[in-house]
Amino acid sequence: MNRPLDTARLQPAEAFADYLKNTAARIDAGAEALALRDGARVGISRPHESAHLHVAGAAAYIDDLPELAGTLHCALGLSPVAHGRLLGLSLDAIRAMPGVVAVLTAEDIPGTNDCGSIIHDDPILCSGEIRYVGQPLFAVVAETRDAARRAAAQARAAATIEAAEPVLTPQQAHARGQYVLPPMHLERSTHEGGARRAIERAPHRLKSTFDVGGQEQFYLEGQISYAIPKEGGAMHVHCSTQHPSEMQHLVAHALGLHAHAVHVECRRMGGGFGGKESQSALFACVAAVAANRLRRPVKLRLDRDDDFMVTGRRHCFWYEYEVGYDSEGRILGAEISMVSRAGHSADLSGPVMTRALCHFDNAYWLPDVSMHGYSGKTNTQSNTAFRGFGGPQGAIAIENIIDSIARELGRDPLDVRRINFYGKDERNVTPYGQVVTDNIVHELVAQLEASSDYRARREAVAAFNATSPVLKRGIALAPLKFGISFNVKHFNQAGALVHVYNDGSILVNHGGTEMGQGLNTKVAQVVAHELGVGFERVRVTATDTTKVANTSATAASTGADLNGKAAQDAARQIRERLAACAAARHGGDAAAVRFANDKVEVNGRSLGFDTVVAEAYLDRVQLWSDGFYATPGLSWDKDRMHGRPFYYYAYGAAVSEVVVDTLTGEWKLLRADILHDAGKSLNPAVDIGQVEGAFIQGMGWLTTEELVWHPQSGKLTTHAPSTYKIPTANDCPPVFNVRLFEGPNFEDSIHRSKAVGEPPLLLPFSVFFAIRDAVSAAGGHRTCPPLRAPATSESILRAIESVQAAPA
Ligand code: MTE
Ligand code: LUZ
Ligand code: MOS
Repeated sequence: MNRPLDTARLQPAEAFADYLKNTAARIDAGAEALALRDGARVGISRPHESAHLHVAGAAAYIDDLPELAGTLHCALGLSPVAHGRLLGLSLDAIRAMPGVVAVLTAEDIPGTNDCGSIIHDDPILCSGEIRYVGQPLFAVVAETRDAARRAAAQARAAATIEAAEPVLTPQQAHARGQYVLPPMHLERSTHEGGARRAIERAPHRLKSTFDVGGQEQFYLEGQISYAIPKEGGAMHVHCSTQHPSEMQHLVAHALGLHAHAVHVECRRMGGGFGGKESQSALFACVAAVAANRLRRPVKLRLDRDDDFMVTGRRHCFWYEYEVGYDSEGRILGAEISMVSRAGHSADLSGPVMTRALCHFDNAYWLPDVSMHGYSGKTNTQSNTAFRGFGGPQGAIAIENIIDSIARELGRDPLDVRRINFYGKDERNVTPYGQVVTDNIVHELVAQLEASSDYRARREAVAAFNATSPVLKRGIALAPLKFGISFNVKHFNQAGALVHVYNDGSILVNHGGTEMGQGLNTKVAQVVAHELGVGFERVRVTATDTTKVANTSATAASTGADLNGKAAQDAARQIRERLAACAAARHGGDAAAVRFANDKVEVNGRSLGFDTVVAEAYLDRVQLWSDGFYATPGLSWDKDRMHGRPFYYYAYGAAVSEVVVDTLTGEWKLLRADILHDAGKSLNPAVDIGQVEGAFIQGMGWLTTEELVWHPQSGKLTTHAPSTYKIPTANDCPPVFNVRLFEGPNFEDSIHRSKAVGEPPLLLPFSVFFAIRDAVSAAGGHRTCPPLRAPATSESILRAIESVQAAPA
C-alpha cells in the first residue's frame, strides 16, 4: 500500500504566523540592528511602506477614491465573434435602457483611435475589423456601474457581424506566415559552419518540439481608470498603471490634445505583473474620451471576467529544435524556432520575443547556435508583458533540452547542467555578444547543492520509488541567469524629486510606480540613507506625470535600480548644499560634514538634522532637488541582435522535490530550497517576499494555470477563478527554505543591489522538472517524458501513459 499524499496542512492563520517566524529567522536581525545603529538605512528589512494600510484596508486603490459629484460609470460592449467585419451597430435600444447617458463608438474618438504602445496597430474601439472574442465594440456610459454593465451586455444583439474563420494557435499562424512583426534571427558561430555543422558532426543529436502555456496576470485589483475633466479642455486620469507617461501620451492622442493637457496619476496598483505596462491604456483612453465628451467624471472598472476577455497576458510559446551534444552532455550546436501567440496586435510582442531569444542561453555556453523568433498573429487577446517578459519562455526551452539530454545519457541532470555552465574567463560570451563578467552560477549552485542535501535526497527519491508503485517522487535543481535592463536602450532612464521641508520632513517623488513590490519602500530607504535620517521622516507620494516627466514603465525589474539612483542623485545634491551651509556657519570643511541618525556632525559639533535644515532655509539654500539617472554602458544593434543589452545579470537556483500520484496525476510540492542573488539587498525582507511570490506565481504558470480557447468560436473559456486555477497560500510547500546569496553587484548599481522583481519567476522550473523526473520514474526512466507545460494533472497523466507504454 502506498501512503496517502502528505497533505497534513496548517490552517491559514497558523501558516501565516509560521511564515513570519521563518522569514524572521532567515534574516540576520542582529546584523541589521548594528547597521541601523551605525546609521545605515539600506540593507535593512523594513516593512513595506504601506503594509499597515494594506492590512487595515486603508490603502487607497483607485476605486476607493471618493467619487466626485456627477461621476458616471462606463462598461464595454464586447465582440461575441473572433474574426470578421463589423457591418453595423444598432444602439438605439441600448441608449433607451434605464440609466444610460451615452453610448460611444470609434467615431466618437476625437483624436486617434489607437492605444498601441510601440507599433500603432491597436484600436481603442472597433472600427470595422473584428479581431477577437472580447474586443471592445462600444462603450456605455450610465448613472451607475450596474446600469452600464446591463446595457453593455446587449452587445450581441446590437452588432451585425460578418464572421470569418479565426486563426487561434501560434502553429496555425506560423503555417500561414502570419505575424505581428517581422521574424527575428539571432545566430552565433564559434566554429566554421555554425550550428548546422556542429549538430551534424556531434556524437549525439536530439530533435523535438516543446510548448509552454500563457498566463493571466490575475492582479487582485483589475484594470481601472477614473477620468476627470479639467478646465480649458484638460484631463486628469487616475489610472492603475505601471506606465503613467505612456497613458498620458495615448490619452492625449485619443483626445487630440498636447501631453501637457493630460495629467495621469497612480498612487499604487493592487498588482500589475506586466499586465498594466501597456494594457491599462484602453481603459484610460475610453474613460478619458467619455469624460471629455460629457464633461463629467467617468470611471471604468472592469469586471474580472471582462478583464480576462479584453486584455492579453503572457505569451504561450511553441518550439521546434535540434541540438547536437557529446557523450557527457556538452551542447555543441543548437537550432531553435520559437513561435509565440502574439494575439491580434503587436503590443510588446517584439521586445518579449527579443528577451526570449536573449534568454535561450540561460546559464549555459552555447558555442554554435541559431535562433529564430516568430510572433504569430492570432484572433485572440493581444498578449503582453508578464513577469519575466519572454525570459522564462526562452530559458525553459534550453532547460527542457538539457533535462532531455541527461535522460538520454542516463546522467543526473545537475551534472549535465553544470558541464554546460558559462565559464569565468572563457566560454563566457552570450550568443548576442555580451561578455558574462559577473558569473556566480558555479558558487551559487554549489552552495545550494550542499544546503539542500541534493545528492542524498536524489538517492532517497530513488529508494522511495523502488518500493512505491503508485506514488513516485522526483527532484530537480534548476539555475537561472537573467539580464537586467530594458532591451530598448532609451527606456533605461529615470527622474526623481526630493523636497526637504523646513520642518525637516522629506517628500520624495519618482517616476516609478508601486504595485506591491516595495519600490517606494526601497526609494525611501535610499533617500533616508543619503540624508542620514530616520525612515519616519520620509514620505513617498503618488506617481504623477506633472512631477516627473517622460518616465519609463516600471518594468524589466529596473524600478529600484533606476529610480533609486535618480532619488539618490537628488538627495545627494541637497545633502551637499546642507553640508556647505553648515560648514559656512559652524566652520570646518564641508566635505567632512557627516549625516547619520538624524544628526549632522560639523566641525566637531553634533547638530540636529532639523536645526541644520532650518538654518539652511534662513540662509536661502534650495532645499529641494531633482535627480536623474541613465544606465551606463548599454548598446544594442536591433537588426543584428548584438551588443550589450544588459547592465548586469541576476542569478539564482532552486531545488524542488515533488510526489506524484500516478493514478490521478495529482502532485504535491514537498520541499523547495532557493538561493537567489539580489546583490547587496536594499531590503532583505522585501526581496525574500519577491522571491517567494515569484516562485509560487511561476509554479502556477507551469502547473495549474491553463488557458483554453474554444477551437471553433475562439472564445476564451477559462475566464474566471472557477476554471483558471492560480496557486493559493496552501500551495506553498511545507518546507520552504529561501535564502539570499551573499555577494555584491559587480556593477555600480544602487548600493550594489540587484533587481529582484522578475528573475525569481524562473526558479519554479525546478518544480516542473521535478514533476518530469517523477513521471520518468513511473516509466522506469526508460524514455523521456513528453510532458508539456502547464503540467496539469491531465498533462501529467498523459505523459505517464506514454512513458509506461514505451518498450522496455
Ligand atoms: N510584485 C508585486 N507584489 N506585484 C507586482 O505587480 N510585478 C513584477 C515584480 N514584482 C509585481 C511584483 C514585475 S512584472 C516587475 S517588472 C517588477 O515587480 C517591477 O517592479 P520593480 O522594477 O520595482 O522590481
Ligand atoms: N524590454 C524589457 C521592454 O526587457 N522589458 C520590458 O518590460 C519592456 N517593456 C517595453 C519595451 N521593452
Ligand atoms: Mo514586468 S513583466 O517587466 O512589468
